[in-house]
Amino acid sequence: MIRYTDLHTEGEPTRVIISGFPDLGSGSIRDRCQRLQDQYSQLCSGIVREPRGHEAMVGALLLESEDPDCDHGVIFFNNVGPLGMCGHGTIGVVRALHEMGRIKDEKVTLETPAGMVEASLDKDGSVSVINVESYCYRRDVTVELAGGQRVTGDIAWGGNWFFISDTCDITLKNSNLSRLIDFTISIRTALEESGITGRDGETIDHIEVHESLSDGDSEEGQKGVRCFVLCPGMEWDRSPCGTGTSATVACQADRGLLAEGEIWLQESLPGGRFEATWRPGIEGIVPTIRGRAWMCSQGELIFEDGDPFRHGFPS
Ligand code: PYC
Repeated sequence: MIRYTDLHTEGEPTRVIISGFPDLGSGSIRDRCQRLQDQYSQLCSGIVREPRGHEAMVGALLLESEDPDCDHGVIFFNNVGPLGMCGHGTIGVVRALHEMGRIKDEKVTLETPAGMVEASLDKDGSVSVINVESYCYRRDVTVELAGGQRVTGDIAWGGNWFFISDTCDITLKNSNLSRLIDFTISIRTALEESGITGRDGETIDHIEVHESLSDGDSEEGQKGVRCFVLCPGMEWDRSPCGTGTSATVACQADRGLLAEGEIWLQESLPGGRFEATWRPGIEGIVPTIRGRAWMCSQGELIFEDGDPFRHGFPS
């Protein structure tokens, strides 16, 4: 039996696995993540996908870290496999650790496959995450979609790989959800077919599209965007996406459009918001993302022998 706590961060669910997951042995979190992918992908799928979870859910396996600089380790996974980092998931994990009394002095360091992140609990209940170093890899890359439409965007790293463009006139509203999904899937497909990748040939598996914050939605002069993010398993992020916000901030900083310490607001389709700032890193920037997570439920997952859907619904 697998014990879990479910939370949502600005609408996007995280299932934190507290105990009961098979032992992944020792080593770095990146090495243990590889073992999870090689040996336990069906179990991960059963944990997050229907009928026990749902396609947009992200699992967060809590582990002990062997790095003396880290308090805990965590591996994130979604409906199709592990994620390098997950911003909304980290906010959920920090809130869950806090509820378990496992955070000292309101601060915690976590080892993730993408590197170490630091987080703190703010007095108002929000969580600030200092993410891994993020950077704009290529600016103004044009890709041609199947129907001939050309879309230009930036390729950036924020703990995962992103292609970031504007929405090409699809307004970010619920009634356009299926158009947004189709549009971003067609960008993802075109990137793959054109061989456009992140650094070292890494797959760009998150597609993020933006529109400006409409007047009245933010204080005058506030910089930011409304966004829609397609995740690797073709589900969309209900939150403003922490790694996507980091990648966006890296691009804004790269273009000289956002100053160090200046607040960036990123809003999701359902209206959840993250605030972000940055400071200089070695090659790129170090972003801080701030948002809130809410506890939803706690329990045990049961995987009975003979259950035809113990590994989740087939793709
Ligand atoms: O918040 O970084 C994030 C994220 C990645 C995928 C889903 N959420």
